[in-house]
Amino acid sequence: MRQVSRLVGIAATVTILVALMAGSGKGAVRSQAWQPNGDGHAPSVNGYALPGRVLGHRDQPVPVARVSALPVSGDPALTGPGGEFTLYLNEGGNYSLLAWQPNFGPLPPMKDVLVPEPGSPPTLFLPPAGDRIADGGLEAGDLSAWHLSGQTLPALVAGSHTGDWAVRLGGVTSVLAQDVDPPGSAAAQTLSLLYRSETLDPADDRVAVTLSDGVLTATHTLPLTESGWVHAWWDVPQGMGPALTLRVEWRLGPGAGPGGVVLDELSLGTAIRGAVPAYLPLATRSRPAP
Ligand SMILES: [Ca+2]
Repeated sequence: MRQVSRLVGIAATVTILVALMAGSGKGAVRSQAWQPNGDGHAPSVNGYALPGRVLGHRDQPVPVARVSALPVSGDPALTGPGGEFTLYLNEGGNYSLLAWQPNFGPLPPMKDVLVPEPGSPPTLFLPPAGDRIADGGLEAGDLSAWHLSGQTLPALVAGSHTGDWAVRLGGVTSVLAQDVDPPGSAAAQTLSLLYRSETLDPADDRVAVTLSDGVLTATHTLPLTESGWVHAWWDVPQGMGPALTLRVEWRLGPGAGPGGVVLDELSLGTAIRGAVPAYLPLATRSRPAP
């Protein structure tokens, strides 16, 4: 029996998609306006494409994370195997980006993302589920969860990586510390943070991140030569803990000018391994000849 397919007539709308790489819009894609259909309805058009990445607190790609923009302007996106995403937005403007994946903890929105994006594509770092650090995102509006000390006390500042607030350490000495409760499981733990250097003398100034259980101590020094937000993470040494004290200390170098460091998204939690792409063999099937 032979089937005959029928082509149903649809009022054709000629659409021309024009990709423009605007000088200030790296990766931006614009389209020419659609012509209305026969019923006068004009379909919506995604005028801009915003690429980015979602990584975990160990810098590993997070696939199948949901990424959306506020104000709503287009559909949410899902990340691919490499944590990459592309948000298609109807209009350019100033957006907040939200990323969510059920195996990770909540992340405040990344604010003031300009579209077209004049800088590098945004990267969001999801914190671990069951994050052990209290107010690691500095979003409580005060620093009551932290112990503050030094000649200049750490202070909340705007210009965060995500959310409304970050914390700045500066002056001659400035210390941010917290006693961290034991974890809920014996799984390996990872310490993670975002930092932005404001130092004028990166060779002399020093930021030391220390974890200690009272017996064992692990200290890491943050390189201050890079500009912009930098992600740093370290696996907690085996045998350390379970209760820990986290301490971040800023110390101005001798003869250096004024400077400081801004911190955000401090987290300590289970070191979830990222996904590894798997390539399955392609199986073909052929019908035997009659
Ligand atoms: Ca924050």
